[in-house]
Amino acid sequence: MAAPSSPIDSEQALHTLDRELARGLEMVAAASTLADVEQAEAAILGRRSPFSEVQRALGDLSEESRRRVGQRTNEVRNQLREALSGRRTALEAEREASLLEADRIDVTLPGRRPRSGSLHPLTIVQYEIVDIFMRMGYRVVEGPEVEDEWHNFDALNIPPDHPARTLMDTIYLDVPGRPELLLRTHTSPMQIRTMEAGQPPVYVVVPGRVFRNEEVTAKNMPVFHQVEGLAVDEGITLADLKGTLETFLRALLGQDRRIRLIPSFFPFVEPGAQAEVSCFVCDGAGCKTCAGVGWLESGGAGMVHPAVLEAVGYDPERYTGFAFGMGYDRLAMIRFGIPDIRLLWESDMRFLEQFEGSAVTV
Ligand code: FA5
Repeated sequence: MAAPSSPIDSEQALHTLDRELARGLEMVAAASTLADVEQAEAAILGRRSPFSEVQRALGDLSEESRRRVGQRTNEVRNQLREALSGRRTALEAEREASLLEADRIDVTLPGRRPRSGSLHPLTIVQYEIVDIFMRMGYRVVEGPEVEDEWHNFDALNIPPDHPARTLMDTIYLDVPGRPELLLRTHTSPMQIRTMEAGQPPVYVVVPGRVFRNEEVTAKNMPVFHQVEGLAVDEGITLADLKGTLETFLRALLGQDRRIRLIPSFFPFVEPGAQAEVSCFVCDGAGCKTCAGVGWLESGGAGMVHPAVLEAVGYDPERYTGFAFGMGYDRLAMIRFGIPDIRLLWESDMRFLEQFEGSAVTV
């Protein structure tokens, strides 16, 4: 707008101020960016704006008019500044919010968690077994997988010509000058090593891998796991063995399981027995799982043979003891209802995933 060429009158000035106020408020309201607000400010209050012209002309007015117009000028300026600053604040907040929105991370989505592993069913069962025996006061020991004939056979009352040696298809090692070395066929050699290492009372369990040159079937593997138990003290009887196995198998497989001992032969125990547990599916009635028998075999057991006590220098007149050896691949099968032992070895994720989160609770 052109500058007034002659001194303005006060009415005209007031009119200009009202018009500029209305125009200014409109421009501010229409500003959609911070740059629009800057532009509006320059147009309304800038040096060359009609508002500034009125301001500059104030000096030409009479004193009375100058006071009136001056006051109105202040009001209009304040109103416009307020509107400009309000709009600016609002637009800045909007910009901030949109920046935040662009940067937003949705924490409600599940993160990409690395897959966590879980215990293998065999490990779960091993921990459970060890835990049960530790609570009964047993010590846990481990032994060598490479054994010698003395510990694996001779000291266990299995002389070289004994048929039990050939029954366990032994894998011998090809170490020059050491023809006696073999992969242990059972955990029983640890009975000997434990007794060689100290005097009674002895209460130990020994979990570990054993090896036999056997065909793979649904129930048999050439590498499998046993847990040996040995208790030697004064006055130990067969009743202690039965009670201990009952406590153990019930804690592992369920309190309503029944246990029975079937006469059996192992050269290192007398009497010897096969420990059986009532079938967890049919509870003894006979079903597919137990092949109609009602019972599932869980391991060998018996009273430590006096010849074994003598072989390690214990006095069989003073001490008696019991021993047992359970195959815990088969116990894991019973515990989890696994139909085929090979599943424990195949590392098939579809199988293993079923044990994720399995707590070791005893
Ligand atoms: C023995 O090995 C004796 N040492 C057990 C023993 C210890 C008896 C102490 C007396 C006193 P046996 O060969 O029966 O026994 O094996 C014991 C258990 O190992 C079996 O009951 C079975 O559960 C498991 N087992 C045996 N062979 C295999 C195999 N090929 N695959 C998986 N488990 C097996």
